[in-house]
Amino acid sequence: MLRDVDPQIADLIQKELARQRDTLELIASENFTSGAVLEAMGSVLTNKYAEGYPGKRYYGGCHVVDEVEELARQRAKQLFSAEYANVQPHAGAQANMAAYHAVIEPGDTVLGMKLSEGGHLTHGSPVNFSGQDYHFVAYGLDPKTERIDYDEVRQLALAHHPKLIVAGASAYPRIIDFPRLRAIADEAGARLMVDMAHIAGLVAADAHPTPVGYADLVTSTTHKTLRGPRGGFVLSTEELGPKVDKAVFPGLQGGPLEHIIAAKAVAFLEAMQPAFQSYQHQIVRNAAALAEELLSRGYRLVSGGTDNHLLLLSFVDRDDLTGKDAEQALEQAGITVNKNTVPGERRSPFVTSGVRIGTAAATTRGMTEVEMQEIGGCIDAAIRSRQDPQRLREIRAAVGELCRRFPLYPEYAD
Ligand code: DSN
Repeated sequence: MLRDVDPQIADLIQKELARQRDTLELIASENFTSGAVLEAMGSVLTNKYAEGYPGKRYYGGCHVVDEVEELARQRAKQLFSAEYANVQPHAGAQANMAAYHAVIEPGDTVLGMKLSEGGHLTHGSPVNFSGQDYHFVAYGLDPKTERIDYDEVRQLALAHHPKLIVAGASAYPRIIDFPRLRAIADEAGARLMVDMAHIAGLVAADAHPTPVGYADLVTSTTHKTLRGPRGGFVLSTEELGPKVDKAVFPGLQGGPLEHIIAAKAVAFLEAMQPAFQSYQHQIVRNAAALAEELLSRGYRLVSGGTDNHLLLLSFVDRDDLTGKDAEQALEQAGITVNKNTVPGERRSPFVTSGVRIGTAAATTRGMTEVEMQEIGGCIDAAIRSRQDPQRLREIRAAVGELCRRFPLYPEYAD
């Protein structure tokens, strides 16, 4: 139907499918959803207005979407052993905003991880609402270990008396110590919020310790390691649940996207299956294998390696190579990554001295440690040959061949 009505958009979707199939996706925050998730997203549920919550809506005709949303809430709670779930946030930023609105007031002091050392825009960046509406104090990494400096978090918490400590990261390759952060929050009389967007899939499969039970509020997206539709959700204690609900609607959003909520429910169900557990553990093994391959080829990794789904190549010691150079060379070789700031950064965020690499999407295609060795070789070759277009074309061909060995969405036509 789409092709008849709008051939231009139909062509662009087909082009994007071809791009996803023929290139190697190593952006740490991306993944490929199942066909079942895509089907729920593209359903008639998009037609329904349902402001409010199941059983308490401001529109008639909500009995079906009530069941959809209730299933999504129950599955989110079951998957993460949480007391309360709100599945309406349109994205991670809205989930974080709702969590803030539930427990703090404008001007309150909050501790959050520095964006330049792995934190997220919504954890207090001055160009984001979080840094503008609240008084964020930033903690960072220990310069020697390049791991979270928990002693610094404690000192800052005791010195600044924050109402809230925010943990979680978008570029941090190590396990986060939630019990330790809880102890610091208790000592400082603060609440603890964990944004687990990057590691939600790992947490669901016990491939990373859970923040649930330690944090008062846990926020997340559904589309990264969790492999669901693009969207967000908030988990909380029973006590904070009604405050979160009020913050999401009517506080921040209008009508919930019930088609996306249905797709979240599908993703939560998929994440309860044994195959998902194996998948998440394979993501971690793949990241470790890729890290090992790159280390053996002389690259420097932030913190020396990885415990999760991502690694950060650091070029801070090199004058001849930037994150931007590496990202561009890799793109020409058919490998998609993003440049990223790294500890000790001395370049602008548009240039950077690092590259962030994640293994969730490649693992969805079925790739394992063997392919990670091959990919490490391609990454190294592309970076070394960044000024050699002919060699980059040869690497591109090898990457294309690798991708064809692991077909993506074979059920969809070319
Ligand atoms: N943009 C996401 C990421 O790449 O980590 C975070 O919002």
